Amino acid sequence: MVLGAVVIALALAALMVTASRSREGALTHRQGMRLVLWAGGIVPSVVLLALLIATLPAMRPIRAAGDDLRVTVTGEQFWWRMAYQPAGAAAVTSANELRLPVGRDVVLALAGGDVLHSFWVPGLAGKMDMVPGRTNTLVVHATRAGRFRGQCAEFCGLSHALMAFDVVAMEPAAFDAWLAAERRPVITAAAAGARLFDAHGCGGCHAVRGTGAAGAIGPDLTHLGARATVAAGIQPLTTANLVRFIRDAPAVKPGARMPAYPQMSATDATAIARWLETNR
Ligand code: HEC
Ligand SMILES: [Cu+2]
Repeated sequence: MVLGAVVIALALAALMVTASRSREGALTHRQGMRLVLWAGGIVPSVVLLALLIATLPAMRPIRAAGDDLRVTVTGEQFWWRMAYQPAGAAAVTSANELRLPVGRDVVLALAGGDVLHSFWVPGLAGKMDMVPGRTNTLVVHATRAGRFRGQCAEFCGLSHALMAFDVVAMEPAAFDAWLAAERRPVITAAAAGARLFDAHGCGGCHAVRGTGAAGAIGPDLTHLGARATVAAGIQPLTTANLVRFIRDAPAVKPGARMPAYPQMSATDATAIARWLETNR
């Protein structure tokens, strides 16, 4: 495209130089008007129309079929709520990472939670707004396995730029195995980290299935350990990053709707982080 643009620009510059050097009256008014009509009107219209017709089939939206996997993605300040709804099975809740089976249509129901957000995964599809009170549908189809970057594309508040996520396209068998694992509750409900999670009141906002924590204000943390990032795609999932976020979320993410825990000891935070990480 750059080469094409340079060639056209150079050709126009050359044309301008020739025109300004040629003597006056080389073309009659009539000839000039005819040149403008053809070169400026008819030829571009025909070329653009032909290109439009040739690309119309590619612009047709993919239609959803009844048996496609549906995922409801809700935009929240400043994270993503995910609910997988496979045909004929119960929904599975997760957050901040979207997994898709390769080679299948997946229907994304994009909902707005609080303010306007926009769902944008450049490697998969165009942008689509998430509007509070309505659901927009986007059908995506991953053609190869891999990781794609997603980002909120509509200014939604202080940490708008820190509202990202990963899309992981997987082979269908691997996807089914992951979804089955995601469906299971945690088996570590008796761990020391689980008790501290409860004691600090984290369950008021977060759900961890298999424990008493059933809050729905923040992301579901049941299988946090299976995700690659913390806090909506902004940091790799490591114990250190988790500890920092748990002790002072607003410092990592200004405006985040999670309080800081200045009174929490590093030992407690580390125990909670280690426990969350082991829940894969
Ligand atoms: C008042 C509600 C609230 C409380 C209480 C709360 N959180 Fe959060 N938490 C949130 C919200 C909201 C987010 C999403 C922040 C964002 O990314 O913008 C979040 C995000 C997180 C994340 C990152 C999740 C992800 O998917 O990357 C972790 C981990 C976390 N919280 C752990 C905790 C722990 C541990 C406690 C208790 C010490 C706690 N939270 C208490 C609301 C809360
Ligand atoms: Cu945003």
